[in-house]
Amino acid sequence: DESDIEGVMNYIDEHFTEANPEMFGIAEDRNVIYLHLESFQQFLIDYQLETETGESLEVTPFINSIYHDNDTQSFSNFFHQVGQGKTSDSEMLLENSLFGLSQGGAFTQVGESNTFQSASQILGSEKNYTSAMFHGNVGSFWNRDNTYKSMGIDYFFDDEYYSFTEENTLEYGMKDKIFFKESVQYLEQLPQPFYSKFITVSNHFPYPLDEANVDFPAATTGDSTIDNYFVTAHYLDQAIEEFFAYLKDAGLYDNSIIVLYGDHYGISNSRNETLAPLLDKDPETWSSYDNAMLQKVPYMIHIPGTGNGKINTQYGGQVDSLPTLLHLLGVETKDNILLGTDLFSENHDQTVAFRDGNFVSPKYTVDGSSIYDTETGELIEDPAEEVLAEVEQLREDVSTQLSLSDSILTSDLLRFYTPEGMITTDPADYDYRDQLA
Ligand code: GP9
Ligand code: MN
Repeated sequence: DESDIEGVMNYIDEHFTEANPEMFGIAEDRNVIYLHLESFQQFLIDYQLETETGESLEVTPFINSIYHDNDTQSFSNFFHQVGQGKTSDSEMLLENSLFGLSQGGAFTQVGESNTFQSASQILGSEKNYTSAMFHGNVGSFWNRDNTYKSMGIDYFFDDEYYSFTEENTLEYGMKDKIFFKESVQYLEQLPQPFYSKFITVSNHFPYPLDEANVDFPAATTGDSTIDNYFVTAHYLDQAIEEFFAYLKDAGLYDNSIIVLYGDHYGISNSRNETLAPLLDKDPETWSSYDNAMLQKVPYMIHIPGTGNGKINTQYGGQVDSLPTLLHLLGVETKDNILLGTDLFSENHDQTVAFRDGNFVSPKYTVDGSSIYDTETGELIEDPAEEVLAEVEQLREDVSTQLSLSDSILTSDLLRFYTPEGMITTDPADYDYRDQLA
C-alpha cells in the first residue's frame, strides 16, 4: 500500500550517488540514440573466429572500432540483468532502472496498468525531449504498444512503418539492415533533442541463416545455434556500420550520444560447454563462474567529439544505465526512483544482481552456495567466517534491490510519489497509428 513507498524512498536516499563532476552534463542537449544489439555477448568484442583453413577473422570489426574509439566510454565488466522477459526486461531496466519480474514478463503483466517514471518522462519533463522507439516487429510483441504508452513514449514505429514483407523479415521481424535504412526517414522528422531506441532482431536465437546476407563463415562446433551466431552477429555489425553512415548523412551524428548495449545472452548456459573451446576454455573445468562471466554484454557510450573515451573496468549492469545517462545529459537524479547508480560516480555500487538473486561483485561471484573469487575464477572451498559475512551482506543488498523493484512493479508504487517537476502522462493521450504520415 501507500506506506510501502517509504521503504523505497529510504533505499533511494541511502543509495543515491552524486555524479562525477567531470562527466556530468558532457552530453547536455544531445539526441540520445540507443542501439539494441540483440543477444550480443561481450565475448564477441574483439573476437577472432578461426576458420578451417587457419585464418582468423574478426566477427564484428565495426562494433570493435566503436569499442576502442576515443569518443567512446566502453565497459568491460557490464552484465545483463534480465529474467524471463528477456528483451522486454532489458527495456524495463534501461527505460526505468527497474528490474523485470521474477516470473514471466513485466511488460506483459504490469505494462498497461502501472505508473512509470521512465527516461522518456524524465527527459520530456526536465529537458523537453521527444521520445521514440523503433522496432521492426508487430507492436504488440511483449505488450510494447501498451507499455510504451504507460511510459510516456511519444512515438513508436512498429511493423506498420516498415516494408514488412516475407522477403524483408525473419521470424522476429525486419532484417536489421533494411530496418535501419527505413527508420532514418522517421528519425529525421523528430523534433530535437530526441530520445530514441532501435531494437534489432536479426541476431536472435536460433540464428537462422539468411542466404542472401551470409558474408561470414560459421563456426564448426556442430551445434548450429553456436555456429551461426557468428554469422548473424557479423550481419548485425554491418547493419550498425550502415546506420552510423546514415546518421552522418542526416547530420544527426555530431549532436547525438549513441549508446550500444547487449540485451542478454545469445548462447544459453546449456550450450556453454560446447562453446568453451572457441573461448580457449576447457569444457571439463567449466563452472558456474564461467557461466556468470558469459552474462557480460557490451555497454558503450559513444559521444562524438569528446576524445576522452576509454575502456572502463568498474562492474555494473543494465539497472545502472539510466542514472548514468541522465547525469551525462546534465539531469539531476536525486529525486528520482532509480534502483541503479551512475557508473561514473565515485560511489557507484559495483555489486551486480542477476534476476535470480545470484550476483557478481569485483571480489566475489556467487551462485547459490558457491562462492568464487571474481579475479581468479577459483572456487573458494572453505570460505573463512569473514568471507561468508561479506558475501551474506552482498546477498542481502541484492535481495533488497530486487524485492524493492518487485514491490514497485507489483504494487504500482510510483503512483504514490511524483518527483518535483515531473509532468505526469496519460496513456490514453498516445496513439501510435499515422505518426508523421
Ligand atoms: C521481438 C524481440 C525479441 O520483438 O524483441 O525478444 P526476445 O525473444 O529476445 O525477448
Ligand atoms: Mn532479446
